[in-house]
Amino acid sequence: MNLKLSKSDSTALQKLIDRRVMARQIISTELASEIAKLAFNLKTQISCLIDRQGKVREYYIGELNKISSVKAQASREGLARLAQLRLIVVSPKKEITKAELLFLKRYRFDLMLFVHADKNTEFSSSKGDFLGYADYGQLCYLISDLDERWKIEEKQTIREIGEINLPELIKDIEEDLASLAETVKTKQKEKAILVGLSSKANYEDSFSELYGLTTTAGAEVCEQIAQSINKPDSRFYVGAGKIQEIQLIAEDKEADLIIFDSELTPSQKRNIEKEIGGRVKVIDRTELILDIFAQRALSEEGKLQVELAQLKYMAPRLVGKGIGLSQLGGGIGTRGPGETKLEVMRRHIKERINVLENKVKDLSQIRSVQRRLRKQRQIPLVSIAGYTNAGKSTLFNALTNSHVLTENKLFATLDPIIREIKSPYNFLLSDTVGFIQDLPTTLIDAFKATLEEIGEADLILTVLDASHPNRFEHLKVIKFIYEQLKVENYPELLVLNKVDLLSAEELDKLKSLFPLALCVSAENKIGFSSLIEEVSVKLKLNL
Ligand SMILES: Nc1nc2c(ncn2[C@@H]2O[C@H](COP(=O)(O)OP(=O)(O)OP(=O)(O)O)[C@@H](O)[C@H]2O)c(=O)[nH]1
Ligand SMILES: [Mg+2]
Repeated sequence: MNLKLSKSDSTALQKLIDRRVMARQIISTELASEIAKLAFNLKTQISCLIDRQGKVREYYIGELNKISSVKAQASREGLARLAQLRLIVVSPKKEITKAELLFLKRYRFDLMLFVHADKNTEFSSSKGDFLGYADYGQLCYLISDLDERWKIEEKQTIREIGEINLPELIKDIEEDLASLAETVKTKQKEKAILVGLSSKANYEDSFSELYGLTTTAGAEVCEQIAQSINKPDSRFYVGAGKIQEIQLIAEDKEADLIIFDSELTPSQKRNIEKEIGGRVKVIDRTELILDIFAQRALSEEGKLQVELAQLKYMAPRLVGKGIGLSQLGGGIGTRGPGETKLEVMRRHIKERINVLENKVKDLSQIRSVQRRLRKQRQIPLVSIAGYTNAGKSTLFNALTNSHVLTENKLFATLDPIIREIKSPYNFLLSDTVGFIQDLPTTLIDAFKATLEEIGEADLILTVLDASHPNRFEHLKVIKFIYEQLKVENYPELLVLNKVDLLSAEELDKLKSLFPLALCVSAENKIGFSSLIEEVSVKLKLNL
C-alpha cells in the first residue's frame, strides 16, 4: 500500500506501536479514537491484533488481505480453541465485510471488533457518547451454530464496548464453541466442492457422474463450480483468478475437499495445493475413484490391486516432496488398504510397486491355471461386463440365484465372481468390476488380473442401463475399454437392462437401433428365457 503520510500522521502512527490496553478490556476508548482519527484522516482502514495480555502485536494499514504472522487454526479438532488474539478493524467504511468475517473464522480470533471511523457522526452523537473519531463499534465472534457460524452484535458506542468484561466474554464464547467441537466430531460426512471446465466434452454428464462418485465415496457435495476456459490452465487447471475464488468458497462453505473433474498433472496438483491447501484436501477424479475402490476392496486380490493403482498414481506426485502421506489426514483420497505403507518414502514406494506387481503377476498365473482347468472341463465362460451401476450384479444374482451385493452406487462390485449355471445349458457366468469414463489407466493396469477374466470369456454379455440418459455415451466407453482389453472382436451379446423404466415408445426406438440386443429387466426377471436361449445358441456356435 502506497500511503503518503504527512509528518504528523506518521508520528501518530509511530506512537501507536507498542501500545497496551488493559487485559480485561477489548480496547481502550483512547486507543480506539486515536486509531480512528488516523484512519479517518488517511481515508484508509487500520487494523490491529491485540493479545490476551492487552499488548498490540501488529498493525495493518489498508484492506486486510493477509495475516501472515498468525497460523490459520482451523483443524476440526481445534474448533474449541481460539487464537488468543483479537482483531480490531477501524475503518471509514460503514459495514464489516464478508472477507473480514472469513478472517475471523480462518484464524479463529477471540473476537473481532469493527470500529467505524467518522467525524460527523449520527450514531454515537445521538447517544451523547461520541469520542473523537471513533463512532460506533460492532462485535463479532464465532458461535456454535453450524449454519450461522458467527454472530455480529448490534452497534454499540465505543465507551459501551470498553466496559465489556473481556475474559468473561471469551469464556462464554469458548464454552459455546466446545459444544460445536462435540457436534462436529459426530458428524462424519466430508463436504466437497466439485470443480470442472465447461469446455470439457460433455461436461455436464461428467459433472453429474463426479457428483455420483463423490456421494458414493461418502462425502456430500456443497458446491459445484464450472469455469469456461478453452483448455485447462497448465499451472492450476482452472484460471489463477478462479483458484482464489474457489479458496473463498471453500472457506465459506467449510469444505473439506476440492475435487477436480479431470486427472491433474503432478505440478497442477502441487500448485493448487500451495494456493488453497491447508485445511482442504485437493484431489482429482482419479483419486476419488481410487478411494472408492479402496473402500470397496474386500478380497486380498482386490486390495492388492487397489494399492498398486494408488501407489502408481502417487509415485510421480511425490517427486521432491518426501513427506509422509499421513500428513494429509484421513478421509477421501487418503484411504487404502496400504494406508500405513503409504507412509514410506518414494524409494520404498518403488520397491513396493515392484513387489505388488510380482504378486499381481502370480495372481494372473493362478487365474490362468484355473482357467485352463475350466477349459479342460469344457464349460464355457460367459462374462458380464458393462458400465458401473448398469445392473450387472442384479442380473448375475437373478441368473445364478446368488447374493452378490447390488447397490444403487457406483462400483458396488470389485471382486470377480464366477458361478455355474446348470440348466438348460451348462455354462459359467462371471460378474466383475464395472467401467466408467476416464477409468484411470493405473486402475486398468492394476486390475488387469481381474479384467483378464473378460478376456477369457467365450461370450461377453455387455449390460447397458437402457434407461440412463447417457446410455449411448456409456456404450462408447464400454467399446473403448474393450479395445484396451483387446476383446473388441469377441463374441458379444448386448443386453439392454432396466427396460421396466422405459416407455413403450422408447423401447421400440432402442429395439430398432439395436435389433440384435436382448431386452431385460434384471430386477423384475423379465426377458430371461430369451436371454438364456440366445446365450446357448451363441455358445454352441462358438464352441
Ligand atoms: N429399475 C430397475 N433397476 C435395476 C434393474 N437392474 C438393476 N437395477 C438397479 O440398479 C442398481 C445397480 O445395480 P447393480 O446390479 O449393483 O449394478 P452393477 O452393474 O453391478 O454395478 P457396479 O457393481 O457398481 O458396477 C441397483 O440399485 C439395482 O437395484 C432393473 O432391471 N430395473
Ligand atoms: Mg456389481
